[in-house]
Amino acid sequence: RELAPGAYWAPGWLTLEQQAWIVARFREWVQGPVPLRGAVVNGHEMSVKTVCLGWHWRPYRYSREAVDVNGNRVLGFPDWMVRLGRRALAEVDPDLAESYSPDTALVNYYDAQARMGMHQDKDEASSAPVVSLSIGDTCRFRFGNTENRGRPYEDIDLASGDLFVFGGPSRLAYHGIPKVYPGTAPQGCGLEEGRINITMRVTGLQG
Ligand code: MD3
Ligand code: FE
Repeated sequence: RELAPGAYWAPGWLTLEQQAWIVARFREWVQGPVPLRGAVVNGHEMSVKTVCLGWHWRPYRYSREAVDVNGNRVLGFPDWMVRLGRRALAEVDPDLAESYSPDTALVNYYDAQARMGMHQDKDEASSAPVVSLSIGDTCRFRFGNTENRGRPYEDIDLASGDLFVFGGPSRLAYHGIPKVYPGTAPQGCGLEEGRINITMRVTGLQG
């Protein structure tokens, strides 16, 4: 369903089998060259922990090396994820899907206490859509406006397997995660506790 212009929600888009397979890949990524870490924003470490593919994100910029973690080069962006991103986008905008080439994924891990404050995703030099996939515990997702962190906003519950696409006028909407519901991950999704969110993006960077 279209929540706002350019913002599409497809509940239960990933099968449990796909979810468990992606969680198995996640367990490999966190053993890779760069561990999960909470990014430091304005001197505060985020409660959400992130590992990146393709490009490493730190507040306000992307780089190939995780300069704020251990300096290692991040893992490549997997081809299967490019195809998955295209299939996701095809659900909502078939014309955009075939030329969609995400080059970075921010993979966030939330424990029961983790929160993400209201923010805009403005560190990409491209206006291409963001594709978001959730696995594990359900969370409350707050989808706001493009003007400020406050009202109007809409709260919805994002569950394991849900797909979201944010494009067009919604690409710069404020959004956040005010709450995770512990113990709500479905049997078979591969995660015993916590929540994973993958956001695929186009950085607009070269090299
Ligand atoms: C709306 N992640 O990584 S995903 C983030 O669940 C982030 O981990 C949240 O916000 C999470 O930056 C929310 C949904 C999402 C992702 C990107 C967006 C919503 C968005 C970009 C523009 C507008
Ligand atoms: Fe965001």
